[in-house]
Amino acid sequence: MKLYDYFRSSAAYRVRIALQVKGIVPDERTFVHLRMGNQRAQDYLALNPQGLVPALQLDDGAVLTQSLAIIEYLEETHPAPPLLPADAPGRARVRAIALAIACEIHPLNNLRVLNYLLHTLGVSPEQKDGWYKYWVDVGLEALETQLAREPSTGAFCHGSQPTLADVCLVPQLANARRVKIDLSPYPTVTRIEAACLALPAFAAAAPERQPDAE
Ligand SMILES: N[C@@H](CCC(=O)N[C@@H](CS)C(=O)NCC(=O)O)C(=O)O
Repeated sequence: MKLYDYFRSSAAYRVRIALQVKGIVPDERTFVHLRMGNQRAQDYLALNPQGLVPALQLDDGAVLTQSLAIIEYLEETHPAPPLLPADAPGRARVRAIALAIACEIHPLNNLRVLNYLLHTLGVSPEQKDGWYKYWVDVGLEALETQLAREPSTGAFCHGSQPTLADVCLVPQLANARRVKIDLSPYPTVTRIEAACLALPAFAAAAPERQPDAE
């Protein structure tokens, strides 16, 4: 297995957490420097025409893309410990939280979107930061309400074990902290984040612990 990774990529961070939880060590890791634009290099586009990290290349050469699809693949091939609950409603809830982050928050503050705002639409750096904060707050407000009121929330987003929902939550919060978004309005979200970061698997996957960290 070969992981295409970048320390600061929150989507790659999700996959790193899932690998750590399941005790899977990729045979090889290639670091795709996003700030230098290496995701748009021909050799990387040949692997993943989306020009996004992460990607996971399997031993037979097949390339998996999209972090949630990669994690579902890991879940199916290495079921223990599980990242999805045993019951169908539980799985739907966990996937809904994961998608609320991966589809509703993350794409709006991705590097290429921010670059388009800055360099094509000509917004100011302050407006770009305002856009980032606005969409993070919209997403986290809803998540905070959901997590605070639903009885299925436990020490983690769903019950007493980390799931795919936590795998998505922690990297998104790392991004928010990096751009200094005030997370004090989200006490349930940050309580769960702290519980996750106390686990070795989450800690080992953190951006600052990666070999390409700057
Ligand atoms: N939905 C994709 C998102 C992947 C993604 O957006 N990756 C970012 C880093 S977190 C990226 O490669 N950005 C490059 C760019 O914006 O040019 C996934 O979950 O894998």
